Amino acid sequence: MTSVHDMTYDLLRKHGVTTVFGNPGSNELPFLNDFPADFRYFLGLHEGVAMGMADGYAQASGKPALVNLHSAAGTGNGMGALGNAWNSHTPLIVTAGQQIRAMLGVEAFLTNRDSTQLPRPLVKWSYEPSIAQDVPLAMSRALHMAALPPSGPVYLSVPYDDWAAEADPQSRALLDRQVHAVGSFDGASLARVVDRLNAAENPVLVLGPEVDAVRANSHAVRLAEKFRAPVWAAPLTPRCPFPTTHPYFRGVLPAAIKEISLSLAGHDLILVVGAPVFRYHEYEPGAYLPQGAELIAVTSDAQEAARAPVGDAIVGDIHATLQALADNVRQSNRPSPKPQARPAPAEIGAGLLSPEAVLDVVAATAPSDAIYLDESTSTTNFLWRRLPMREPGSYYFSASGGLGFAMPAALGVQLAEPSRRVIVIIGDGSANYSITALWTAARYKLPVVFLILKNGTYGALRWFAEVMKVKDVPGLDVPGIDFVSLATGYGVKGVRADTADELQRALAAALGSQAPTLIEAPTAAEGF
Ligand code: TZD
Ligand code: CA
Repeated sequence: MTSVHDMTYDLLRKHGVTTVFGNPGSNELPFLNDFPADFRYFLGLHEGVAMGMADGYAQASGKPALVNLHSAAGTGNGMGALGNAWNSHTPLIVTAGQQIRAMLGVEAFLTNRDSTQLPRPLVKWSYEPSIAQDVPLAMSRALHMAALPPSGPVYLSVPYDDWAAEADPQSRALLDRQVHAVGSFDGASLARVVDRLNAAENPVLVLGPEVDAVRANSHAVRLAEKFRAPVWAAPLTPRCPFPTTHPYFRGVLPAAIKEISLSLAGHDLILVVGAPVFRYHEYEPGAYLPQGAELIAVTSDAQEAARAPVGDAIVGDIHATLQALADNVRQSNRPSPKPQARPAPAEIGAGLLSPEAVLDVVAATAPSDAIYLDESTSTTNFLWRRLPMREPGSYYFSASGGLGFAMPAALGVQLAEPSRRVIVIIGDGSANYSITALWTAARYKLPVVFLILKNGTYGALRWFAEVMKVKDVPGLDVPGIDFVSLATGYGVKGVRADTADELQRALAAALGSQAPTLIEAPTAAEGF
């Protein structure tokens, strides 16, 4: 006989999903029983870490990742991370162990009550099989649901006695099933869009995370160059869709209605690819679009398309669509967009380093294909201007704004991209949410560099307090944290760097090492 356990592992193996991220409890032990030698398990000491790692791994590899959490408590701890995964369309299969079926009715200790409700609305699909024999089918469905566009997280709760049950032999048919989404232009609709693009006099491109997720970056460059259009990254983009060193690159759009209009003023056509229209944050009311501009958005997500307040939208495969547009748009003879001035090198005085000075050291020291995980909330704009990001998959940021993403996600990214160096640029506030990721980095020898900008405060919230005109707000400072000691306690080498020279040396040493390093750089809290 084949057990539900073995059938499910066969299925996962067939899908290439042999890496499991998790934090176990008693309900999960039967799933982990006889863990096959060709599978890998990465332990996170908090569910936010297990989820964040899986998110980074899935995003960087482009393939679904499996997370195994403990019942309701574990799921609850993972919810912030689930919000990030939802907003970045990360294909995650989040599984949770349920109590034994015989004791669900009495709601025994560790029962996940109404299990399928708990992760909603941050999953595409949520399920608990009614009988053990449905577990392989449910897992098959979860794998396909997570990956099909728009990709995203799904949730599967499995009573722990199901794993030892006998599988339905017919489940074997699931192993070879393939489910493909296709979806590109038919000839007539392609021609209509291309005509609109060709007719534009002063177009602009706005590119979002999906372009990087499907690795259509080079088609984006080709389109921009044929189209001779300047390129913005979409507001709050969690990935970098276009080389920031390209002369057409303009930066990241601000995340406010009015500011976006001002930034795009003068353009008659705005083509948005792979991003919602738009992701706003601070409330500055105004016109959604500049005077006289029309907008066309291309997205894989029907919900994103439907909820946009302006413009037309095309729902389809981003890679195929971008390629078709780049192939078919006419080579423009407009003057090329002028390159933007690079920022002047940051001044280095006698006092604390500025965040700009820290970023200049990183830019000068890191390899050109380095991957950056950004969770330094008040310095993100500086980062985009000062760190060159040329290669696809060079940048990750928490897509829903839930802190605690960058440290664990970096570990997952490093697993998926073992030949590239992964650098986390993180604030001293943000670094606390998933600090136990340091233990996981040490335990599995993942040579990530954690660079902590220590300004002693929740800088972004100080800025926001001014924008929102509130004062005397408690709880905005985080003094007295010794990250070097924390790193040492978790088994990671910790170094403090007070000057640009010390930082350069520490970073070069960290990048030359095959072990993780944490660098604490005290920085000035500017402008708050
Ligand atoms: N909790 C969670 C899980 N996510 C959040 N986004 C916040 C709280 C609120 N928050 C922000 O949105 S930014 C921020 C907080 C607490 C400050 C982060 O401080 P930092 O970076 O030290 O990491 P800066 O550069 O000093 O802003
Ligand atoms: Ca800070």
